Amino acid sequence: MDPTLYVILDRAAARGRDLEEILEAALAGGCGMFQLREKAWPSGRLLPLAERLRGRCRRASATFIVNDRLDLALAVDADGVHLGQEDLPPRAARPLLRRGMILGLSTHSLAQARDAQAAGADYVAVGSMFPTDTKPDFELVGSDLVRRLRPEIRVPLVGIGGITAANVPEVIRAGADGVAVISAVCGAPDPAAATRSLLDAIRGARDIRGARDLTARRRPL
Ligand code: 3NM
Repeated sequence: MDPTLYVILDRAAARGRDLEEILEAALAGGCGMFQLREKAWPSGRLLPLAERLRGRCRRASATFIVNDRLDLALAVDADGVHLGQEDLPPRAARPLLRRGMILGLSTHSLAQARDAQAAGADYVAVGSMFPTDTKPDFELVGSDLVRRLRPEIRVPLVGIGGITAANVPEVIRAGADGVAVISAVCGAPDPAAATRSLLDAIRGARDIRGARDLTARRRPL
């Protein structure tokens, strides 16, 4: 799993465009981790698309996660499942997963993120970093929550919510291992170019963070 850039494939955000085409473009742009998020279609209707996306990710050696629906994640042999605060809690979900499956959790506070790590999450998503139209009931926590969590979260910490190539450096500089985006890729006129811009911005911010951390660690003579 490489959560540097985690593209969430969401039909509603794609506004009629084909999720398989968006996946293809994001792969071409260098993304290695994907999630299928579908809030409207029932699982039976979603299954054939989930199978195709899953197959394409496998051929590309990209990680494929299913949002919310543990049954669908198991049915398509996804690499993992992503659950929110109102889905099955990790203690109930984990025993149902196959060995080695990734369990990702959405969190919106210090306490939720701590609990997610303690419950064995393989990565912790924190949001919302910025205002977003994609999730109407978002809770704005900002990159400050990433900064506060960073010292105690040992699993990958992923910022989410309203992230663009322009504001992603703030999230990375706060200490996030990566970011998850929906509209910045699914809603972009050119999803491959959007993926490249995000990755460039993330890598640039990591370089600056690395240099800053080295300076901070240097002892005065
Ligand atoms: N979860 P976009 S924000 C799915 O705060 C989701 O946990 C969030 O979409 C959270 O990149 C969000 O288009 C929406 O803003 C992310």
